[in-house]
Amino acid sequence: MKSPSRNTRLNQWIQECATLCLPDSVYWCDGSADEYNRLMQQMVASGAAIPIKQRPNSFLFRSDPSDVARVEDRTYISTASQIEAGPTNNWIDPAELKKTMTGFYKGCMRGRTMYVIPFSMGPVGSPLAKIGIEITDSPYVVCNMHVMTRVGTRVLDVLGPDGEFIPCLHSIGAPLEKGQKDVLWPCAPIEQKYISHFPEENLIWSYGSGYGGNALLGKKCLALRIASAAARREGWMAEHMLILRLTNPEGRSFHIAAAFPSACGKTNLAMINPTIPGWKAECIGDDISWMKIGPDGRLYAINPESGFFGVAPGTSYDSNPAAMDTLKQNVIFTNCALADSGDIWWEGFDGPPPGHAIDWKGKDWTPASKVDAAHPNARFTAPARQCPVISPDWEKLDGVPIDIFIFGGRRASVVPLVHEAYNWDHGVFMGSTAASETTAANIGAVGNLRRDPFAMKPFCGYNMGDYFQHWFDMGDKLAARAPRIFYVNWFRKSPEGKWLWPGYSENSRVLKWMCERVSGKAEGRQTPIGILPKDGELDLKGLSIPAQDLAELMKVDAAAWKAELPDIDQHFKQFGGRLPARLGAQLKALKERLG
Ligand code: SAT
Ligand code: MN
Repeated sequence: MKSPSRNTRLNQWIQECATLCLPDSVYWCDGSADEYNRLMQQMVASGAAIPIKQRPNSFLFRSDPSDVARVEDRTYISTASQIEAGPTNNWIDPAELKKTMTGFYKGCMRGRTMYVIPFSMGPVGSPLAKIGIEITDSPYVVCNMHVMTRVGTRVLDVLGPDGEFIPCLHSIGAPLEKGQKDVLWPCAPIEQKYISHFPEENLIWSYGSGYGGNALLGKKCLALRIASAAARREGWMAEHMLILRLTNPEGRSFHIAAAFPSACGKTNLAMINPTIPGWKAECIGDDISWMKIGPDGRLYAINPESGFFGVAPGTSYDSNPAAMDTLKQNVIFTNCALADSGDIWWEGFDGPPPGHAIDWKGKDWTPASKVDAAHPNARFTAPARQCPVISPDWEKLDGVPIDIFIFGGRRASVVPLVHEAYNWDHGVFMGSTAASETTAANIGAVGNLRRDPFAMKPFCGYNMGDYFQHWFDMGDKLAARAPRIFYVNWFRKSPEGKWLWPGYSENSRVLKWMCERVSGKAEGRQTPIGILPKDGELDLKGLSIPAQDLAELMKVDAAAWKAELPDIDQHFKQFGGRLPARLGAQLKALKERLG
């Protein structure tokens, strides 16, 4: 197919990749509904996609059981010197990595079509938007990119003959020999998977996986890893944050950006349905926030994505009604179960489980089965515009002004329900020391506590010590207009292992307290770790939480915090000379406050 673009650099790169990967044909995506439908029908015909009868234009895919999540162990930040990638990233020398991967890419698309996907992260034409071009041999990736990003010819129009783009080369790494029958989910074995980033030349090479963040290269690879490195160079921020707008009964709006690790409830919080009377919430984004200082000196955020790639298990009308309503049509489901009723199903779905279903591996499943019907990292891919609580301003070209940052994670103990930083430096300290129990969003052990600074450990495209410094630099520029910083933990448990806080919609009570802090209506109480709600300040009307549970939720246990200090010290030490001195000062101050 002839190139529809006049961009010389782009056409040259496509030519090079085609010569290397040797696809049967090259196809330029136009982003149309027609194109989406055609590819879906092809995949239905091959058996890779299963139409979901009860949800119009919706399809279920089952991945290879080895290809179910991001592969952090096989994700690389390949900078000229290792120190630039820093201690939290895997690193291989760029020349060596390119040599290895070029070996894999040679002929890797034989028997397949090479799709060229022009996409925009951010509304086309936004001053914050960036253009990427993904090459892939997976039609599943093309359809997902249609939902998650803005794809098509209008992107090529903006790119023009000499515009800048970020090249994203992806292959599932499963060439087809003549006459060889394809499998339903082709991919390469784990030791051949590489998710590689070359931030110094704005380049992404991904090989061997067809799943989520490994393959939809606009998301984690471009919008976080490559963008975070560019943001530091250019003086803006690319963060792993949801964005929401909360409006109080008096009509004042607050914009909140919140960073939690994958599968810790960002999508639920982004679509929260407040239980407190008179408060209204609107969703702007559920995963990524790009932020830039505006002419008035405040920080403005856009959601660079156009869809939700959310964790399915646990999503229900109980936990997230807006998400459920988003999933009524035009959805791609991956690794969910298929009930005999013809609808999808997963653990935590509303109502009783189906008497019989086909599980994510394609096997018979009944409630008596010992295994989960849906994979714990099963996902839905759904257009953001279908969300009933999407903000009318979600595609505002200049973004929305952020008032509040929230950090958090899953912690069964130690960390209280909510606390506020004393100032920006203290907030950066909170973000830099954030810790959370690991989830199924990555291949690896689940439930282990790890430091995940700013929920960016898997997504920071450069030395994280420098990333901390970038946060200080941004704070210095924002000065009095900087957002206030809070830390939450919805996941605290009693010593018997019972959740102490109801979570979900009830989290609106915590958000309300934050807004009242920002507008000077809540006094708070000073503790060694930060500012907590004063007795009676958290609106608990209509909730019946035993006093003992509430006390536990709000407890600042100095001994338990002191016991964390050596680990924070160790965590900081790994950054050596790249650790900003201001973080050392914060650690010292915390030590002193704890006595
Ligand atoms: O698979 S993704 O990386 O896109 C999902 C996530 O981990 O947040
Ligand atoms: Mn995420």
